[in-house]
Amino acid sequence: METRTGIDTVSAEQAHHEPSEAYRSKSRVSSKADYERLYKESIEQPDSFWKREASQLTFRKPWTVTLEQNGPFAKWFTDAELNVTESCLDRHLGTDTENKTAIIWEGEGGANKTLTYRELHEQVTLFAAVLRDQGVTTGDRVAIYMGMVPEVVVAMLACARIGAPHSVIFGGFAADSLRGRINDCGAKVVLTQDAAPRRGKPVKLKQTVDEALQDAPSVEKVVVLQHYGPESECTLLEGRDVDWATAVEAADAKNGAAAVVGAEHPLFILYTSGSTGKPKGVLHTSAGYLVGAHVSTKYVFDIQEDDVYWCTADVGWITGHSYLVYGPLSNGMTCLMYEGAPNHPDWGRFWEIIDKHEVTILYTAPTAIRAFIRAGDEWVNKHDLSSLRLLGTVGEPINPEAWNWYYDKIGKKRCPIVDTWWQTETGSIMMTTLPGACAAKPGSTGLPFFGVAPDVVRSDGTSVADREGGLFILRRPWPSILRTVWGDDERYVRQYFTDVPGNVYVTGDGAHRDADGYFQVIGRIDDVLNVSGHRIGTAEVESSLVGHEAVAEAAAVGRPDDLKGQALVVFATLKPGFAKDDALKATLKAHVGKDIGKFAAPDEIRFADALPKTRSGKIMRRLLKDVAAGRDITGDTSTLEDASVIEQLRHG
Ligand code: 7RM
Repeated sequence: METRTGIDTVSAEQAHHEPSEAYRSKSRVSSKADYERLYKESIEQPDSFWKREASQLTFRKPWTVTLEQNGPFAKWFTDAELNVTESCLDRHLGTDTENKTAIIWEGEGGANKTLTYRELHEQVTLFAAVLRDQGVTTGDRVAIYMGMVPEVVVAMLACARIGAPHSVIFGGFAADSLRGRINDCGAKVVLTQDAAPRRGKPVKLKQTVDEALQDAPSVEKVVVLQHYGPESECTLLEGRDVDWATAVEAADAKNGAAAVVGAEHPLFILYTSGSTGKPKGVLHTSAGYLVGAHVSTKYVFDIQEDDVYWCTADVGWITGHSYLVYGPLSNGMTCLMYEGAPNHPDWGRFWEIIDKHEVTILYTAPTAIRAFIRAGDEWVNKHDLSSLRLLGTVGEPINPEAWNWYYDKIGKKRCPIVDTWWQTETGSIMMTTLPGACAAKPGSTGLPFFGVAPDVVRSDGTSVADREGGLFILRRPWPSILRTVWGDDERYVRQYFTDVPGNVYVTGDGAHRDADGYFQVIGRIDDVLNVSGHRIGTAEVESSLVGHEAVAEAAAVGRPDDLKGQALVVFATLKPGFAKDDALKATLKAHVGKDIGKFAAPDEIRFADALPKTRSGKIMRRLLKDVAAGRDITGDTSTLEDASVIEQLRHG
């Protein structure tokens, strides 16, 4: 395999944003030296490091073995025994946290519900009993297909409580995708709701479940939460379907006791798309995942007792698992959960929610930030955001323009930004700058989190020089590393441990490192182009384009070209007031040429009203490559938010 992984060198040094003294003085790790000392300990003395850092968590039996490694397969804290929910719930009972709000729920229509830790514990215990009543036992898989309601958190934790691995399937998936996942993991029970609101209309989840279950022989029961009401047109199938509330009423909390499991007992399976059509069932297990989510939440969000923390990710994605459920609850935090769309009823919704609930930490995605930039600052300016103290981003590289807007307009230059790099497979944050300890650089994800050993290498495994592009790898296992691909150890090894020698984890991303040891992740390896022998990171081109006043969002892809190898095609959306004309296309080509170099000037620019994105907000580059090359769309488009954008892009 060739190492076509990034631009060859990085020119200008980026801006630095040191944490303010005011921020530093209140933070957990408050200097670069403290970070370095802890990092060094995590690498050189992992036994004592993880023992101490996990000491708040509840283990029925402590571990004596920290790590057992067998080639690409790792086990952590192997001889420990626990139930993950005791760390998230039971340990808070009888402390000040018992009556603290665990979840503040904001419905799409503006309704609120709150649950204290005691109430959440009660509900989880009861629902664990419901699952047992439905015949679920330790080891059985449970599929969860729900929207953003408090009950989905109850459902996940109830599964964990009885040791039944859950597989949450994002509510935007269609019946075929849902069926594929249910069948792959052999789910015995499905938990769902009648419908979830999306911009005021019902997404009829239960109907999709009915369709999916036409060919899903493993499923015996479906438990249905009535949330939306009659418009959901939800009917229950006699013998198979069970009404959620009725089942809870019939349950006896005595049957909701926590099942004690071993450290490596499967906690959940989460499907994620790979380079082939078939999604991979990423398997996470109990102790290592819990420790990873818990410790990273504590340090990266630098949590304080009175925080109101809002992670905007859907529970159907890994960010929702680790940073809406397991990380924050195991730390006793107050978490906000929002049911609806960011632009419903208008683009002020996020800022209204922050104002209303006095949110202190906001963790969201660059794609959302760029959409807000596009919508205009007036939506932000209507609301008081002074409660915020820390901002985070995740999911894709953030271009410096979006970073700066987030920093200036949302954080008012007071709030540090943590740009967190990680994956479904890593389970928890791998790269970031700790907010009180290290300077942030816009566009750079920063430094390794504790226990993480990143490197940038050529395909022969040798490290590249500073600022040279290469494959982004992790040299040693960390507690929350995926354990395998569900039912397919061979795919696990091939996917993650084969491309680079030396038993290292290959992330699939390209990166480079600067002289300060900061890592800049360029994007997926397949997002890197080679135009006339020049290596061009699509993210670099996109960043340049969105730096132009006319461009709201841009996606660069390669198109096969006889002369150049690959030609650079850009799809762009514009800010209000700019005309989609040839003059602007010429201006933008020149702009990129000036910004990066003539070799990186796009060969073609196409304008559109929107870019094709998955429901988790990632631009569908494979689809754009097909459009750019004039090919029929290959691959799966079932996660596309709005199918009509494809036609526009073809003609744009
Ligand atoms: C958490 C999550 C993983 C892929 C990963 C990268 C990209 C995520 C960042 C990022 C640059 C970041 N899991 N990615 N975070 N790229 N900077 N801070 O997103 O499995 O859905 O995606 O997302 O390409 O490999 S994921």
